[in-house]
Amino acid sequence: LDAPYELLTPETAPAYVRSRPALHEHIDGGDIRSVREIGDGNLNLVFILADGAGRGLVLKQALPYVRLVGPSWPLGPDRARHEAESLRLHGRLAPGLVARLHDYDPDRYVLAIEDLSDHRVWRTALNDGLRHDGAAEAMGRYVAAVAFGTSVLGMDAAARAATLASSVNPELCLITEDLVFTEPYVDAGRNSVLPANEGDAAELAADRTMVDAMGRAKWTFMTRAEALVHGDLHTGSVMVRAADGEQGPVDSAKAFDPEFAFYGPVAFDLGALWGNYVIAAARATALGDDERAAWALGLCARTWDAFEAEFRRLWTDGRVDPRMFGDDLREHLLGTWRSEAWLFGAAKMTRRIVGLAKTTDIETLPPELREGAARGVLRTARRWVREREVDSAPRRAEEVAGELLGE
Ligand code: SR1
Ligand code: MG
Repeated sequence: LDAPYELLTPETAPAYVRSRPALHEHIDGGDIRSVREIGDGNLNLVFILADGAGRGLVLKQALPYVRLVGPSWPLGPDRARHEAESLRLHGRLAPGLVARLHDYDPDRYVLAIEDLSDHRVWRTALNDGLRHDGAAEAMGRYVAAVAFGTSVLGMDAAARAATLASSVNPELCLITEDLVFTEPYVDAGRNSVLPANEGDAAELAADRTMVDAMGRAKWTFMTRAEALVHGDLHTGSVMVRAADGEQGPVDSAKAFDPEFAFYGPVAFDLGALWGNYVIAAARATALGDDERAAWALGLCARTWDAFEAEFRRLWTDGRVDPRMFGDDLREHLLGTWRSEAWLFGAAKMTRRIVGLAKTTDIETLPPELREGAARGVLRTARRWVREREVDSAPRRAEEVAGELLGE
């Protein structure tokens, strides 16, 4: 494809590094020993480079189309700027919880990011049956720092308005609006399920309560500019590193890949995490590991509790304008977000079963196990949109999911 800017290749990546002075303190461009393309996401090129001293660097370049589909689905590369700007801002607000950006090249839409090859992508670690305790809490703190620090609570009005203006991200938001909120219920020709799950998908689309709830969720997503949210905070957007060995308590957990960042509802990021914890639990249930499924579901409350505690701490430490933003507002926000986490969680888990972009948690199961796992996730989503009205305690969300995944 003819891109309007030069695309990186393994052969050209070293010269690219040499051409970027900001990278010279991170890697020796004259002594690059290896370059590998490691992109496994849906949109971009990703290279990892190492020099003779063992130092590494990641180069990520936006392709002018959706990689998952190919050049027939063009996509503007401005998402790279959104990713760079949100990595910088989120990194300042949540130090240590966000992948570090070394450089951004606006002419070729290339980000240079710290090498995290001593970490693992959390989703693949989950798929391998590993536990990284503390990662769910770290992501709760990250969401809280962003919720507070990019909203009117933590930013003065003029700075927030300017940040909001430069964060308008219509192309990527449209992908979410279509793939997450609409297409699981109104097939645009991009959905797919196993033949054995076709009845489940049809029941889902015919479930008026679910469709109405997703209509509300979509409205909230499109209209509620609360904070500069990550926008795609699934377990594949988190890197984790165990302090000792391949699993156990983490000494590092970092969000990355915020190209979908925009001013939106805080609970969208919480729901993304919750929905993907349910998917991880569905995999464990399918593999007959109920204890692990319970552990995975328990991540919902771990993330929520850490989020709430950090948000309360930031609130107390100092909001920009406490004159009208009192404790009543704080409790209202927390109650709203807690309930909306169920709603967005339901949306996020459903789209990964029925819609275009699926997850390896489910897709790498043998087909005879995928059927039940997919059904359990869809049933959980449909129950979540109902049960959140009754009692929105995060532990209830876990219980409801546990009952339905095990059926
Ligand atoms: C067409 S892009 C499909 C999905 O990949 C990203 O991870 C987002 O979740 C998006 O919806
Ligand atoms: Mg991504």
